[in-house]
Amino acid sequence: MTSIDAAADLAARAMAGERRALASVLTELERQSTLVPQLIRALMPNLGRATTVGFTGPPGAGKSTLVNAIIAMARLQGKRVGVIAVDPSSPLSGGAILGDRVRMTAALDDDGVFVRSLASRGALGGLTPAAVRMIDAFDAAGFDLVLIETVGTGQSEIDIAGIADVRVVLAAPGLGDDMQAMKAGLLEIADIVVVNKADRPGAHATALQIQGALSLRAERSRVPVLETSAVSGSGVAELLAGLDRIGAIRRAEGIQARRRRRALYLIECAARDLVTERLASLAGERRGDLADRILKGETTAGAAAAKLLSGRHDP
Ligand SMILES: Nc1nc2c(ncn2[C@@H]2O[C@H](COP(=O)(O)OP(=O)(O)O)[C@@H](O)[C@H]2O)c(=O)[nH]1
Ligand SMILES: [Mg+2]
Repeated sequence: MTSIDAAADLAARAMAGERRALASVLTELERQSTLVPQLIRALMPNLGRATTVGFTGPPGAGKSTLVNAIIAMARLQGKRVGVIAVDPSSPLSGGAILGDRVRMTAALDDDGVFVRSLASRGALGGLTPAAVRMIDAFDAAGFDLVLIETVGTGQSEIDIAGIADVRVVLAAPGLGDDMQAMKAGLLEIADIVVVNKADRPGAHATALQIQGALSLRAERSRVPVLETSAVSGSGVAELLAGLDRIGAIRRAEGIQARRRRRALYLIECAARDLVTERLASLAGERRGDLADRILKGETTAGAAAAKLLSGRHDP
């Protein structure tokens, strides 16, 4: 078989519901293998069904637990759910734990659920772009919801938010850094804010605090703040309804517009990698020379950077 046949065959089997084939497609996409362009072409006719949802928020807020509760609720409604757990820290934290939770609910025997953890460092070009590449595979394989769980509150969380159809930001009472993380920009990107652990004291006060912060921004004032308990399931149906409502609005934009945004993001990631690589490969001596010239007022940092990246080695 040629690689084109192999890619088409793999994609066809994934789209027909074969779980091992889907797992292989995801691995090819994660590794950014040479099969990726053929896979994308083979998956394309089946795209447009899925709503992608990004979950961000501080560690411990309950993202994994809430994702699991959403899976259970969505399955009752007959929806098929794919999960991408992005966890750059450790295979023993978020991603793997989420896998365990889902296993505990026996969802792994369920064809309507597929969980993929990105806990390894094997992903070329970073974990976030790897997750973004995987969205099409879940979509073409017939999943209605693709839930992406990120870890922490760093740049990659903001990045995921830029490409998900619906952005959910989680908070929970008793996490001291919550409001700080919120102020650091997470609230700006939220379509829905969830205060989880509503079964704990202080949840409602946290929700009011966040509502207050949101109301300071006129354009964000209509962002709903929901209270959920991922352990008891309270509020999860309302959250799922919110995902459906906002997802429908975003899907109306059309699949190509949304895929294009993802492709632009992937180019940006690849460009950043190239710049980093280029800088690393440049001799420290040359950078030292340029630094000296900045000190003498002979050039600017901007001009020096442009010169380094252009590869010109004139003095
Ligand atoms: N009381 C309570 N505990 C929760 C709730 N959701 C999650 N937890 C607990 O909070 C801890 C962190 O949850 P996890 O889902 O791993 O958080 P993540 O780091 O955001 O993915 C775990 O011990 C969960 O059992 C909730 O709604 N209520
Ligand atoms: Mg987690």
